[in-house]
Amino acid sequence: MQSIKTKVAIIGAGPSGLLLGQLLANHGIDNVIIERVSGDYVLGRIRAGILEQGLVDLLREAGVSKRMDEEGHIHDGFAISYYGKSYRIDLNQLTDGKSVMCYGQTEVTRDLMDARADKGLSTYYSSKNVVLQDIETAHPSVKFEHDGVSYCLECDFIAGCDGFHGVSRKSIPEEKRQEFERVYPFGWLGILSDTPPVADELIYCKTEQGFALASMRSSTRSRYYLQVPLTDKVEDWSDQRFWNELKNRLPSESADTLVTGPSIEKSIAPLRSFVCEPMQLGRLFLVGDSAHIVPPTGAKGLNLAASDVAILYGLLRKEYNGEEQNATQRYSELALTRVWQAERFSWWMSNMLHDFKDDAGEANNMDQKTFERFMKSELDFYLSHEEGQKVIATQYVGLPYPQI
Ligand code: RFL
Ligand code: PHB
Repeated sequence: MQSIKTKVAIIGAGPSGLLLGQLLANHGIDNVIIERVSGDYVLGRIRAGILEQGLVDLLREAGVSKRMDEEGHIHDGFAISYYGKSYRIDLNQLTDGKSVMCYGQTEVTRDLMDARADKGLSTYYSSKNVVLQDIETAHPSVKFEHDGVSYCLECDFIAGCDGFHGVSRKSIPEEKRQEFERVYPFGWLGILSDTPPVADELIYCKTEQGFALASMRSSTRSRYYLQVPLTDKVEDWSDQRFWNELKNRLPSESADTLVTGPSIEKSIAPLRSFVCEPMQLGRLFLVGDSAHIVPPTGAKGLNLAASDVAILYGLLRKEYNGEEQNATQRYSELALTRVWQAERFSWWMSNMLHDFKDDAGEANNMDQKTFERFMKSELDFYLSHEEGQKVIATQYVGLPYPQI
């Protein structure tokens, strides 16, 4: 067994782990990342596309924003199409000048990976049998195998940035954590295609046939999603079937101008709301998807991971520079307030915009048609009043990060 040492052991090289590693390294806080899969595999996962100002600022602070600032697109608004009638949420006007950045998670991850390589920081990709040890002591460590060699990484702290299916959360004994969960009765089928986006801004569509989202990665690459039953398989959806159904769900003026083409990625993602409390035990901190999942309807998952990173990074700095002893003990409490706000917003948007068939009424102790009417009038109210639109816009651009 080879022994290595660092200050912060980071589990997972997704955006949470890479961003935390970069920010800490910039301040001389040594860290090592252990990742289960290869770097190429991480980059092959097509996920988020919308970055809040908080994340944009954090990427700038980390010194990895050059390409985002050149190639990303600022979006000052988005549309909600509601049974064919479109409302524009003018983010800029409704939030005193705020906006969001359209720049893919894949590109954020690539920029962070490149910056990490440039700094020569260690990342153990394709690691196996990762085990967290002694997290409730002053000397935690991580055991893992890499390239046939067994390692023991001794550290001061462990940041569990290993997503929903990782080992970190499960390393907290069941009796010391509480989990909150809502699994939705449908998934999102997403495709990526090298076709110009159907509109300059995103369109979230609520229709009789279910939800659809028109999004993008650039002026030549589109990302579209359809709500589908959980029983559907990717193989059930030829490109032609996808485009036909998307046209059915887009507002007619967009359907008429939609440019179709071969998909370059197609996948189905289940939808879930999930929170683990607390987000820390001893010297282990859960960051991003390892602690919480939101349905993608509010574009909050990656952004929430970023606010966790900002909080933990701020507290670790305070602790390492001697400004505040045990500052990190405040992590979970500070992070959870913002987490629950984003959970609530994503759940609310999901409720209003999807077709729940028989599920939601039952879950809310009412028959389905009553639930549908409530949701319809909820959306109606928010879209047709400026105050309502402000409530949506304020949350979509992202609530402020807590003061540390
Ligand atoms: P990740 O990205 O899952 O990375 C975790 C990493 O940990 C590794 N890992 C392990 N490493 C070592 N040992 C183990 N035992 C390990 N087990 C796992 C994994 O291989 C992986 O590399 O978590 P992270 O970094 O917290 O980042 C979270 C975001 O990826 C996620 O919240 C967003 O993608 C969610 N999301 C969106 N968020 C937004 O803010 N805006 C959006 O527009 C948005 N759209 C989306 C989304 C997620 C989607 N899917 C597929 C779930 C759209 C979709 C379709
Ligand atoms: C995306 O472009 O992948 C995307 C955008 C907004 C969302 C979800 C996903 O709400």
